[in-house]
Amino acid sequence: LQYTFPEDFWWGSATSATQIEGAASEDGKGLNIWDYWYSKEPNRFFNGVGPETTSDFYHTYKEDIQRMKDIGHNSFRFSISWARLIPGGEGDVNEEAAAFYHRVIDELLAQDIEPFANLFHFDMPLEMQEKGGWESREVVDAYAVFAEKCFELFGEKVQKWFTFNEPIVPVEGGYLYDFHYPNVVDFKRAVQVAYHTIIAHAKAVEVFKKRSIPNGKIGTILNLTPSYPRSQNPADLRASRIADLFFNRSFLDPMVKGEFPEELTAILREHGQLPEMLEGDKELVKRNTAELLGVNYYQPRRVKAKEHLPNPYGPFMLDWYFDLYEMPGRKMNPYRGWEIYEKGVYDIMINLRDNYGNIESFISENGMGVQDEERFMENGQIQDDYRIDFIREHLKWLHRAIQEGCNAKGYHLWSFMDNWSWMNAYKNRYGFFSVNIETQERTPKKSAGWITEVSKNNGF
Ligand code: BGP
Repeated sequence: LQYTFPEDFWWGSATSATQIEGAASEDGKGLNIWDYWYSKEPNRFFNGVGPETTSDFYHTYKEDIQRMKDIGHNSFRFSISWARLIPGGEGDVNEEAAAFYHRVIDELLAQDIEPFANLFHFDMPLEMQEKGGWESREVVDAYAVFAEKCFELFGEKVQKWFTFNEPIVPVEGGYLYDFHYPNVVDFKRAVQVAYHTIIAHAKAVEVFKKRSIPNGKIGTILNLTPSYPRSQNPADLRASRIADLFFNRSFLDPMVKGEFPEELTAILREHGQLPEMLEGDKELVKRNTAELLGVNYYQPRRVKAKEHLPNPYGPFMLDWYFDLYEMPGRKMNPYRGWEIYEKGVYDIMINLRDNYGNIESFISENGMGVQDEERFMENGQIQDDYRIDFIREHLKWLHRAIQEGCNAKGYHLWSFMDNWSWMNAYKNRYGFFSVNIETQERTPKKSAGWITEVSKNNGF
């Protein structure tokens, strides 16, 4: 073996409730913003397929967990749907929902697969959104109660917990760029949402620590997009640094270091965009940092200095400070259109090692979305050699980071099986298993065979 990973390396994959469970109106589940939005505006989305059925994991979890075992998983991330567990977001636990998550967790444990439980993956209960969503402090408190319920119900079985998946995405999608409900475009409100998410994280961590779950660890999952300047000239460097502040350090610093980056605070203050803060918040954030960090990495951000000055009378927006550009010669995923830059994994890990106390971390998502993947079907199997290359090249850089002292503990692919996605349903396929959405039949792709060997050998 040329690349051997540390003992007990976490091999697995990631999913989220809304994207795989289906059964969106079964057994007393409440509505979340996705159920609601799809029913209201089906034409807005690719082929109008909503989250009603998705990959039917609610009913197929047992066989799916067997498949995880078959391909060598020793860990698996899922999320607990707030609207399923506590319909409406506040009040009594839905016993059927609790029983479902117990069954999933028990099955994972029976197969020796460590459950990684995430508490929020873009799926705000509708009633909580109607109260203002993350703009409302009341919703932050309701989330902390939900988190506590989850620790109480499942804490004896689950040791690894995550407060959020990609908390910046609801900010960008819901409050800046109009690709998530509630479709607000307002920088100041976006800042409030981001701020409250950080407070919610800190409150959940605080509650978690009070319970002291044996061997329990709580962390969060961030999508980190390393920022690369076009050149070393000062204007490009500054633009890149500010993009990094907005997109990465905005959450990384408070959630991992317990501090808000001063330069970012100064920019917000200068433009009158600071959020409302309560007394004691700073200390709350300071004492409740993540103990474990999941890194979702898909693509880098290529940044250059602004070419045209923004309209100073227009509303303040992120892009007052930088432009993005397409780097000539970059490698692209031809089947979906995102840049592929494997070394990004290494750069992220080195940054965590040097600037974030070498926090225990892992790649919690990385993956290659492919449109019309059936075209690669041969002899009844999708021959996804491109995905094997993709994973292998990222793993090589992760391996190198570990060799150089980074505290990286695992690699999870997005995703275990093809799943439903927020804006484009089943257009981009990501799984080790393909899913026939008419019959719900699962078929291992070529990459499933490859990862089985890699996980078994703990390397390649
Ligand atoms: C991440 C999300 C996932 C997943 C993935 C793929 O940002 O955490 O939920 O969907 O991206 O992106 P997409 O589904 O848009 O192709």
